[in-house]
Amino acid sequence: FIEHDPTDMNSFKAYLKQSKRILALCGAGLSASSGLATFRGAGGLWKTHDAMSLATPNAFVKDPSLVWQFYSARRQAAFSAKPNPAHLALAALAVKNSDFITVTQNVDGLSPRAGHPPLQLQPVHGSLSTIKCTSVFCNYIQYDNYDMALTPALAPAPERSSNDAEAAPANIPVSDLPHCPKCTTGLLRPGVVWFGESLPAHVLSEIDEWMEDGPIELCLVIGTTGMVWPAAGYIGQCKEKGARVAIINMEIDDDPMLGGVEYADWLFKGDCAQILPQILE
Ligand code: BJW
Repeated sequence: FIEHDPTDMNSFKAYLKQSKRILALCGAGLSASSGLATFRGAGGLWKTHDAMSLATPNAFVKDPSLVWQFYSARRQAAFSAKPNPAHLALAALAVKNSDFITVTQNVDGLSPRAGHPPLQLQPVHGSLSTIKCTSVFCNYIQYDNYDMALTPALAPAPERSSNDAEAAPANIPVSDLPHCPKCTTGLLRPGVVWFGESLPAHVLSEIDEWMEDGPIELCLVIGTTGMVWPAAGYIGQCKEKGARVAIINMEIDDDPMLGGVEYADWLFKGDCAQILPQILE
């Protein structure tokens, strides 16, 4: 492998041309230019709350009203957002190359809406459009629920009586939060993976099967801090299987903790919505 400038797009493009088995690991930065907040950059109603501290089972038990308002606002934002050129570039690569997979940590559904073939898309942290019952006696799960308001109390801000998106979260009584239509008593929750919870077993085993299928030529690390496990581990696993690693991130150099930099062969700093269409064309 010839030494190259890690910011050189031409050497990347030449390598991409000869690459067959490619894995893209994506994070919240992929959807940033679709207007969706990243975890560290969450603002608006949530500027006084740390998004990461709301994504836990304990937070939901302690304050289901707060956590449901967080997820309801994110559902509304995601369902109204449009895929950006980065989602489209990945979808186009997947259509062109059936040996390419995208492992996405995003729960916003923008990759499928960009036309990414579903069999090549592995959503490791679940989906905002899935809702499920929290009762241990009930197995209710609903996929593809795109209701903007699951209950009147969670209606989009302009329809709420407070009429102020910047207002402090309301204290919604548990009885007014979404309840299970099957068992009727269980509280519903979003079908996403919170800290301390297992990732979906069937998704992990499909990724493992793909990883075991032969050498890997390229790993693209797009818009993620690469700090949340086990997803972050795919970068090193790809490297072990021979892959070159390209990182596409807004904060290269500015974030000393950015995961995967130690493996990187290319570092493309900037908005992935601008960079991906250029380097994957
Ligand atoms: C741009 C851009 C633009 C912006 N263009 N770039 C091993 C070691 C240590 C800890 C653990 C371990 N194994 C497990 C753990 C514990 C834990 C963990 O990883 N903790 C870390 C914090 C250390 N992991 C878990 O608990 C996982 N479960 C598990 O492993 O079960 C078994 C087990 C449990 C406990 C112990 C041991 C084993 C579950 C993890 C679930 C994560 N869930 C969340 C919420 C999902 C639902 C929701 O969306 O609300 O997933 S947390 C949050 O982080 C979300 C994201 O998918 C994930 C990653 O964040 P991401 O995507 O990287 O976003 P940001 O905002 O952090 O970064 C955005 C990046 O984009 C930045 O770099 C910007 O610069 C960049 N950017 N604009 C390009 N336009």
